[in-house]
Amino acid sequence: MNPIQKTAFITGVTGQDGAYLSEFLLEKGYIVHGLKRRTSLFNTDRIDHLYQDPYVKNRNFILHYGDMTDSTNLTRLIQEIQPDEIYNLAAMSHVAVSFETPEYTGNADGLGTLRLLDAVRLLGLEKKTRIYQASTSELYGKVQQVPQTETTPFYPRSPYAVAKMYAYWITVNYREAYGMYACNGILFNHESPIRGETFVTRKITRAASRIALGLQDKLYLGNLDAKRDWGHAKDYVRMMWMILQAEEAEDWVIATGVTTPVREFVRMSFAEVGIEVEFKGIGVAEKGFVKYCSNPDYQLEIGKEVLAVDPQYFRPTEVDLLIGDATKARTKLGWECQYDLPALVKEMMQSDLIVMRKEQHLKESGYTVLNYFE
Ligand code: NDP
Ligand code: GDR
Repeated sequence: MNPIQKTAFITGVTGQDGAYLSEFLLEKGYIVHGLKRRTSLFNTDRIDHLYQDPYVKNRNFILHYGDMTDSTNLTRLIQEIQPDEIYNLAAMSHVAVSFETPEYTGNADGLGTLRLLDAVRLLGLEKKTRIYQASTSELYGKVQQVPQTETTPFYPRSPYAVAKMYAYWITVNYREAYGMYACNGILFNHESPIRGETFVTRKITRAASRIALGLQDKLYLGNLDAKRDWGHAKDYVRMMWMILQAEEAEDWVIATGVTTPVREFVRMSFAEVGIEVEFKGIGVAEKGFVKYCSNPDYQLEIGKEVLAVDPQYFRPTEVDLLIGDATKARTKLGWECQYDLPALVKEMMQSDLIVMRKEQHLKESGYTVLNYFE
């Protein structure tokens, strides 16, 4: 074994960021341990390719069952793994769902972070183990000042954001109280072809692909006016690693500095398949229609309604505007984004078109194709 080979422990390894980060760290020569939950169906689609062979396991990539709500499990795993770096990515990460599961979200996202930090302290690993906490631009919530930086005040607007605010401060507190190397990455929205299907970007790229191929009639969304600073998950996981390589433990904003309304993301996604969408009406009455379709393969009538607003997707309290300033990360750590929004949309659309063409093929062969609108 390489004597300087590092060991990382990733919670949330089965999620979007967990998958990209595992790939990134394995390429760097790390031994990667991941925490996965027991589920009644397989939940490792995003990381299955990291096993070289289903029978001969990748010895550098090891999965363990566990849960952020189970301290004894977390403490035992950290004791066994003795990680150099912990990336705490596990969370109930859906803002809208957190209004329905506020207590669980507080437990997993807030107290879960405390459980990890405390395990490291109780095991006497404070000087060995570096900890990355997945903080979020949702902490800024209600707009007070833009662009948002490391010093912008927080005003969380959901049970998710409040839980993440606890996690943010307990990370800072353990750093200050016990001299631990623990950092918050305050990451703005980041997306990819493997983004969860219920987040707005992936919901849009899936629907635009399905509508083009005649597999879905219409896309229903909530607030089209919300503005987000969207980056690519690959750029952001690289930064998670860079944060833990810095000399000093600090907190960092990671963002592109460009903000875009949800409506524009819709327009860009449809444009990728040659469909120009025209928006008419305001508020809940707003709709999107096909204005022009340059691809004769997609038999879409001009004037067809492809988008409507459904108030069920509105949130009790919304975050209207996020735009981050990552100057500190750029100047002190040399971080740069390799993707801009058009490149991200293109990649997501290309990937979803491939997925949906398979669905189309199944449908044409007489198999039932389920409709996922969420
Ligand atoms: P995902 O929702 O794709 O992944 C979340 C991961 O956490 C999954 O592996 C999930 O497991 C796991 N998980 C959820 N609850 C628990 C639990 N109780 N115990 C153990 N594991 C659990 O999120 P992302 O990859 O997009 O985000 C990673 C982290 O970064 C999250 O903490 C998120 O809140 C935060 N974040 C994300 C941003 C983004 O734009 N993507 C921006 C800023 C912060 P399973 O697969 O079984 O559901
Ligand atoms: P967000 O992402 O809440 O920013 O949290 P999401 O993609 O869910 O919403 C972005 C914006 O789009 C609006 N929206 C809709 N959202 C969803 N999911 N579905 C819809 O139909 C819809 N219509 C409009 C939302 O109201 C919102 O304004 C993500 C998560 O990854 C968090 O874990 C992370 O912390 C933050 O990004 C940064």
